[in-house]
Amino acid sequence: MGDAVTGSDRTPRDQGLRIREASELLGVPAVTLRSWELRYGLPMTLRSDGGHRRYTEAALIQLGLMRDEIATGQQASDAAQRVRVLLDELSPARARIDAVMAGSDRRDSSEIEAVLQESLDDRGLAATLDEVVLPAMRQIGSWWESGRCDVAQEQFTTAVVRGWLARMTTLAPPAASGQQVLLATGPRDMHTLGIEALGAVLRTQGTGCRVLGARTSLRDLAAAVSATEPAAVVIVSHLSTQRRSAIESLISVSHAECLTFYCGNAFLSPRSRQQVPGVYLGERMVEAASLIQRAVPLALPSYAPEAG
Ligand code: B12
Repeated sequence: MGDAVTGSDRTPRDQGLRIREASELLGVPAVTLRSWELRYGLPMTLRSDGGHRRYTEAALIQLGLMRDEIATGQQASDAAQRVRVLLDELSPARARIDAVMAGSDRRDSSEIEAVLQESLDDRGLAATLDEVVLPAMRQIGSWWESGRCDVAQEQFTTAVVRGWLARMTTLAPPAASGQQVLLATGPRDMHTLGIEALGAVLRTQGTGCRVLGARTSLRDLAAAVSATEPAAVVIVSHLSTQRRSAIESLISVSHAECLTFYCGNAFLSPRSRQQVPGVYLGERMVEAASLIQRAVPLALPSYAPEAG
């Protein structure tokens, strides 16, 4: 790896490196760095005032991991998935993620719930989801792929997490106003955990919402929109192969008088978000919930951010 980034043309460290500097430091062509960002959203770079990419320390770490994963012979898309799991390894919440995984290994739902409760008391619901629950689910996916766990363990862990989210939602106070946010998956997507998680966050923060189930058809979506006249509709899709159908869901509600939002792995790369109607919610529950609440202010007259 070259260390040719020297001399007076170097960008000050706190502003991040330029793409040429990052490329030289990592030994990865600039065109490849651009393509990783466009295709896999990895990393989301900062932009200078002139619109040029700037690579922070954290971005360089992600890119170094990506380069090393690809060097092991993986396809770039698989390497990008793996990098997300590796980044979770560096998380300050690692001990809690490990405790959830240990509970999953022992098939002990109370052990998992105790860890989630501790994190909830300490960090609040949205942060617990971003820092512990979603990384643990990614880890389960990675364990399953590598044969470290079987499908029964994956299903057990998913069921415990979904049960816990359902309880959070049921115990939430009544909504602060009659306005609803509708949360749905794409018509061919069975991954409901993302909408259940966001639904729990919105409900505990006082926003009324309805979570439609897996594989929400265009027909069910239209029926729910006409029955509830929501202030906003959120479509989450995990499967990149089914992105088109998720976009059709968004298009189908675009005539209604409501805001549209979308997110999920199918929309992770900036390229996949081109010409999609609606606002992209990003990767984290904390920001997604606050984006919705800022856009739908009437739904939350008494909103106060969670602790943590
Ligand atoms: C649990 C699970 C299932 C469960 C879902 C149960 C349920 N009710 O949700 C079941 C068993 C049904 C399932 C089925 C399948 N699954 Co699955 N599944 C998973 C697993 C292990 C966890 C999913 C999850 O909830 N993750 C937590 C999410 C929220 O985190 P994330 O995916 O990293 O999401 C990030 C962003 O996209 C974004 N995000 C995602 N959702 C949301 C939502 C909101 C509101 C916000 C703000 C952000 C956000 O934030 C995250 C942080 O970066 C993942 C592994 C993984 N890496 O996640 C695979 C995974 C999603 N599944 C996958 C696949 C391929 C399948 C199957 C096709 C398997 C098969 N051969 O049958 C089927 C598809 C069925 C269908 N038609 O949908 C792939 C998807 C690959 C892809 N991108 O296309 C994954 C990634 C596993 C893998 N590495 O191959 N699955």
